[in-house]
Amino acid sequence: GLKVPAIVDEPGGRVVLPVKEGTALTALAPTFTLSPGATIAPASGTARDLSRPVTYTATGADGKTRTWTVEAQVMRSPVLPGLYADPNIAVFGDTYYLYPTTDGFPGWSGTQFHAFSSSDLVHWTDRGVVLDLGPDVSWADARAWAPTIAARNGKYYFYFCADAQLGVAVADSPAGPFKDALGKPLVAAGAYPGQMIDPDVFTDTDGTSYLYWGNGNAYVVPLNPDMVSFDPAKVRTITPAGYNEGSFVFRRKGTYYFSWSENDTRDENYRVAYATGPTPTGPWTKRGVILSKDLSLGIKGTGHHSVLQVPGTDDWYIAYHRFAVPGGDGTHRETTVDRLEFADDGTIKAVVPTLTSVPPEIVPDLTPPVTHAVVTPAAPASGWYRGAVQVAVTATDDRDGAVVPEVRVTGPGFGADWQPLTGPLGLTADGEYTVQFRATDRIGNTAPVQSVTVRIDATAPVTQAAFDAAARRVTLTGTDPTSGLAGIQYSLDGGTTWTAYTAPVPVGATATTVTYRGTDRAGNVEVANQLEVPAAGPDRAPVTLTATAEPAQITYRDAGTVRVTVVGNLGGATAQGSIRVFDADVLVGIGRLDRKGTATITLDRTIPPGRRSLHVTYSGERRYLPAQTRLALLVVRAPSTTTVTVPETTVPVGQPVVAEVRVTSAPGVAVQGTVEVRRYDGGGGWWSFTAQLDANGVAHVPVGRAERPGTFSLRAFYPGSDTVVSSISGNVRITVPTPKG
Ligand code: FUB
Repeated sequence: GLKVPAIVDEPGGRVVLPVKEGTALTALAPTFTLSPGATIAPASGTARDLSRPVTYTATGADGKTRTWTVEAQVMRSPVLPGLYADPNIAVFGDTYYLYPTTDGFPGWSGTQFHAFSSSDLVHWTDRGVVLDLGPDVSWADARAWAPTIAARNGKYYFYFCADAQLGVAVADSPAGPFKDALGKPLVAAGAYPGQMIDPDVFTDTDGTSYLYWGNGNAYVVPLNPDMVSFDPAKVRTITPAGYNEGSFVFRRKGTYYFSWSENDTRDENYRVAYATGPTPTGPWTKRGVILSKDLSLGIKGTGHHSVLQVPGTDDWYIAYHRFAVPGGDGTHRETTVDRLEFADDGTIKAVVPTLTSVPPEIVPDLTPPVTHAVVTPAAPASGWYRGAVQVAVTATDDRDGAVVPEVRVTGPGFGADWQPLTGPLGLTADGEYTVQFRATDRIGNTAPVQSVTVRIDATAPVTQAAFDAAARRVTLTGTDPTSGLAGIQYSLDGGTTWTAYTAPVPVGATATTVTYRGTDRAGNVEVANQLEVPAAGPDRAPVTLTATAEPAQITYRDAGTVRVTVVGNLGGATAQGSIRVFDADVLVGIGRLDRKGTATITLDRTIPPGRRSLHVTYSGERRYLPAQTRLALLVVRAPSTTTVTVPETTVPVGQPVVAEVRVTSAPGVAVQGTVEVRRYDGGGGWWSFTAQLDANGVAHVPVGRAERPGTFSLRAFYPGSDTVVSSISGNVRITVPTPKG
């Protein structure tokens, strides 16, 4: 698993094995080649835990001994593959960027700049050549060195060295490609003493950007708001003692930090020092060296750095180059990243240069989960579903994997709180729903709220017919409270062809049967109604209409009935015709009178809970007038049963526990809403956890970890919904044994 050969620190008696990521440090078996007659203990080739230094004793043929420590380290550095120097690190949004010099050429004669991006400071993606001096810059062709970047007003300004002059290029993206902004240097060779190299731009909280640069001398000048010009009269020299090149300025807690490289980049003593000051231009007080070589790890020439603050945190990192490990020098350098830490007094602690670089898990995560919703079935062309719909929401995080999303649903039967959702959401009742969804990863990055809209209309429209006896015309009207009425059709005297209704229908002098029905925008077609229009002649007789609900109380989703009797006063002529029963505007029952003038009508199971006042209409016929009456019906909510289970009732200390809550009701009754799980840890304390029930009435509710040996219990509460009553589960007791030993 070695990434580079073992690093042997002869004076320190230390051997470091720089291994590749994924190597198991705790079970390594190094082998040693020994001189004749020599021995080593532990023996060559025996497995050892090398995650910490292990002492080996070598005994020569002459009996002399020497001890060494051997340890393995995961070598994540360099963070950029290959030879790159002078790294400028930056963050834009949730992405980190590195802009280095392409190294490995005699006399630093490279010509191209690459950009690299990363979400974790560990894994970097080469975004390709973002500026190529040959084709892209007319005034210089070689020595492409040490760039830096600054953003303003949606543009990204890339400051670079070319033939020891400073240029500036601009792009719409931090990943370029950049275009030379001026067609000439921003700071030409000879403009000031020393080399015009190593630009750095710092933007202060008042919005002013400052350009720093220089080799041998350090300069600063405020940039004009266009970022590509400055007033030469404002250039100041700020060269601190020991300064060579590589200026970098940042601010923390009101203090400005100016850091730079000392010595020559070809010298293994190339290093970073810093000063602090009260303004971006000083005056500066030198504080000392913060980064230098560590020969015990083979790390040399540590310099030309830049500093990054992870947004929203006080976590800081330093990017810098060193001689490539192994065998590098001042033109064969590689880029790495380590932590930069501050003491309580604001001074910078000495940076520990490492081979490991930073493990991804310690870098604050800037990336929120990615959320996705799938609505089943696919949306109908009308935009209205005519039955139940499921919305499945998934969330995946780059670090945490699958994350439980949260939903907030507005629509019939839902509260407006955010709730975790562990299965597909079921939407059943007529109406318009907005399902908002989001997800939050462990560190607290929340995905932007997205939403889907679902519109359900599973109920047909209701139409009515009115006969104008004087004009002998029938007017048809209709309503559909959900998707709206799309149209009405009719046929006369049992004809099989439907005609679209557009205006009152003339019926002539003869008795006529008008059959009619409505269709709504969702495509629901009403069961056809009939109006018996009498022949022109004497008026029709009134009837007595009586209707009773049997039983007078039903449970939601049970089928109730209505008994209807229509009594006419024309001796011997029993009333005929149709009966319709409405709950508000919704048709909930339909039937025809039998020969005795009675009908038993089975009601729809969808009548919602509550005290309903049903409207019963008799259509009338050629001898009898239409009539209507009302009756009371009590619909009570359906019962529910709540159960809570856990995969194991005995769990070790530290194990997370997820309760499965299941709420059931009568057949055909959808259980909707949220559930609460209470965790009782004994001693009277309890914690509450809620989640959204999925389409099957199930929720998986994380209730924390088994914190300490003992027992705790869980109980689930379903608060009920418009259609289902509340219920409480039994207790589930969980045992947490005392760990052995
Ligand atoms: O990479 C070329 C030059 O070497 C840089 O401009 C200096 O800072 C030094 O690192």
